[in-house]
Amino acid sequence: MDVSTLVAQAREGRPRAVARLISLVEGASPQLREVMSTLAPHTGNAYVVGLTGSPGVGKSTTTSALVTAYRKRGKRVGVLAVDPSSPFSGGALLGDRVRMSEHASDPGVYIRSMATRGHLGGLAWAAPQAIRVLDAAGCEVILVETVGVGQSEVEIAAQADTSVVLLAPGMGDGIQAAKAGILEIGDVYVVNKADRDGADATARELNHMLGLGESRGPGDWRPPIVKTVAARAEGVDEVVEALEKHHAWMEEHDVLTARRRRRAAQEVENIALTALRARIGDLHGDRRLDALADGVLGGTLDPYTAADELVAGLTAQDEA
Ligand SMILES: Nc1nc2c(ncn2[C@@H]2O[C@H](COP(=O)(O)OP(=O)(O)OP(=O)(O)O)[C@@H](O)[C@H]2O)c(=O)[nH]1
Ligand SMILES: [Mg+2]
Repeated sequence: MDVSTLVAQAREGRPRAVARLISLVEGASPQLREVMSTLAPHTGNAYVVGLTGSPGVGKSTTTSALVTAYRKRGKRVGVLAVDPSSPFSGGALLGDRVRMSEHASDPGVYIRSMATRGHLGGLAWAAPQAIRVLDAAGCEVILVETVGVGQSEVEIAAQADTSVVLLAPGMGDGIQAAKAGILEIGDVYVVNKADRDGADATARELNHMLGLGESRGPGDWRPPIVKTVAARAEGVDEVVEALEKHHAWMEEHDVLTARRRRRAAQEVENIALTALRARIGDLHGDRRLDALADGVLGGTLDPYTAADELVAGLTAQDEA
């Protein structure tokens, strides 16, 4: 099937067309360029929310409850569960399918899991393009859950309009939070499993830590801390409220456009670097690279000038 037909069908909200398009992204298909250029005019409307937090903290349960809350508000919702540690789609996310199953028959919800390990550029490269597919397919809110911890949390935060960081009592999260740098990335904090002992203490500790580095002015955003029992959908409306407030605050302060511009710039840079790296890789054993190396060896060229010539040669090649 040709790309423009697929895109037209995805825009009608046909799940199989959306699935095909995301598979093309995930598989770094040769048709990807055409997919992206066909999608481009239909993007830029979705509000992207990233959810991060330690394994088992309740991200999927919260995501599912958020889907319900947004559906009640009449929004079309996309869910992207990203697993940067796995090269296999679905595997680690089987449990999520169970947690999301109540939405399976809702045509206003699109759920997709995605594995990014082993892909050129990994998470940073594949996720924004999958988000773009969901955006063009008419999802007004896109919830991106990242499985796993560490660098991926920071990466996904860079791709969301609003980042939600989840914690739970008794997981030693307070200390971990500081370590992983998630105190810098949260726009909204959720202390989930508030039905367990220690939720208040976790919220207090978090509040204290957020206050420590504080140098906020009067109009600045102060990340709220919301307590939830996601398993019973308690506190989820408050999370939606906090998200709406953050969204409105970003629009008022021109933060939303600035964040999106930074994201787009990063994406262009990633794609350009990946392409350049691939081409330089192709040059191993190539005459031109050997000639430059000989120049450096013989002292007629310094390595910086040689590198400039290499890059210039690669780009000139494109224009020809
Ligand atoms: N007691 C309690 N349990 C909860 C709550 N929310 C989620 N759980 C349970 O915690 C477990 C993990 O929930 P998930 O939503 O899968 O957590 P996750 O963060 O998505 O986990 P990973 O994707 O594996 O990192 C499940 O057994 C949930 O039923 C809650 O508010 N209270
Ligand atoms: Mg999960």
